[in-house]
Amino acid sequence: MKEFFPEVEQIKYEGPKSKNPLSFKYYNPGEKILGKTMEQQLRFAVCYWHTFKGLGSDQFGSSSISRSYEQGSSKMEIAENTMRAAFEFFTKLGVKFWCFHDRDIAPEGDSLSESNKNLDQIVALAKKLQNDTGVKTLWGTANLFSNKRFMAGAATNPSPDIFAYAAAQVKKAMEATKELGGTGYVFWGGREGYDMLLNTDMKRELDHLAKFFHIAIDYKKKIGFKGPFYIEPKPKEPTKHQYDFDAGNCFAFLQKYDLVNYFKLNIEANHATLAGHSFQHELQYCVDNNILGSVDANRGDMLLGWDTDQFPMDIYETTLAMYIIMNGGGFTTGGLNFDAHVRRQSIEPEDLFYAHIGAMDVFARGLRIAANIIKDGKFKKMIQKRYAGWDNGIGKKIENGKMDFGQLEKYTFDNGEPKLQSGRQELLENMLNDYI
Ligand code: XUL
Ligand code: CO
Repeated sequence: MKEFFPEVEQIKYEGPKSKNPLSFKYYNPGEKILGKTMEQQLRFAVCYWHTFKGLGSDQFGSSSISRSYEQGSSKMEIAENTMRAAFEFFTKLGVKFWCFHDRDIAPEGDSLSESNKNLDQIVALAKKLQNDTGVKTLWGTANLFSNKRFMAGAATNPSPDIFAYAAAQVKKAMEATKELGGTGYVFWGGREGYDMLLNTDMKRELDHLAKFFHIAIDYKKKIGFKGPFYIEPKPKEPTKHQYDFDAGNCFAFLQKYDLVNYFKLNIEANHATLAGHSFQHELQYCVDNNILGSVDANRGDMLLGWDTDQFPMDIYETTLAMYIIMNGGGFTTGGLNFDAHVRRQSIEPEDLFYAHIGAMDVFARGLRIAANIIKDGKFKKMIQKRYAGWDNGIGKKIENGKMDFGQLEKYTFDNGEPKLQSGRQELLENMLNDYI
């Protein structure tokens, strides 16, 4: 069988002392951390769109990268080569999951039925390759944003014809995800949002988005797709105001429209920072509200204000992220999907491997460090101590709804000025550094 990445062999764990850049120094898949293997805890996934279809183009220039799998006499032959290359890549990297959009894996045809036919053909190949390699689908989704028909949105489009087209596409993408045994299905907002209110009926558009999701739930039940739906918050880009702004906004939407039982969130690090939050904030918000589904693991750039989709490389970020994820009980259906692409100048196939190896290692380090923090329980104890006033006395009475304003006023008259306590931020930062 033709090899598409002949320059790279199977990537192995060689430990922190290894000098081999094509090896894992921290990610040891079979090693147990907090009762499960690292592979089970981290559930790494490779994304199809950036990794195999992202060829370095940006707003100022076209592709800078050429790949061996792009050669072929037809779009479908290239699509098949790309799928074979993808499974070679997953296998060499030792990643057990992948994620895709319908239009990443199979080219759009001249009609919806031709697009569906193309998708069927590629899904059949993907299914065979999944069986051969043991690699599984983490989630699938539909691309409802690239084609110009979706320029004003998909489910929130002013035209019901486009709503219908989007529904037809999601129906098929959900069937494909089910066929491939996907453990979840993602709805990233794409172009669901607006650029100006003078041409937008925001209330009506959001009602339509909810309607779309309810129709999707009905279909999920009909075909017996078991996995959860995930919405993926993002505050802006491509529209100025994306409807799924952040986790808090998504949760309010899900509650208002009675969708909470069917949806969890797919939190992307770079989207969190675009919303003016930290990655950890968004994760903690989801854990606290029982809506953490999956993670798009990437990072932005402190000096650039857009979705740069860089590979995660910051140990502080991954440590805190894993600390929150593990404290929240860890992943069930979700995982860590690298929604990230190599930079435009990283034109060699090896660069794809370096990027993923580094990202997997930095999450493996984050997991190891977070496990030590959890085992010691020092941060948890600091928080318990800080809130101890609520465990008895006046605090407990307030929590139990036993105090009204009059009683609280009397308590304050009787007890005088409250005693203050230090927040200990610098000490906690030092302690975190000690772990890292
Ligand atoms: C866009 C983004 C998407 C979704 C899937 O910013 O993150 O790639 O993850 O549609
Ligand atoms: Co994403």
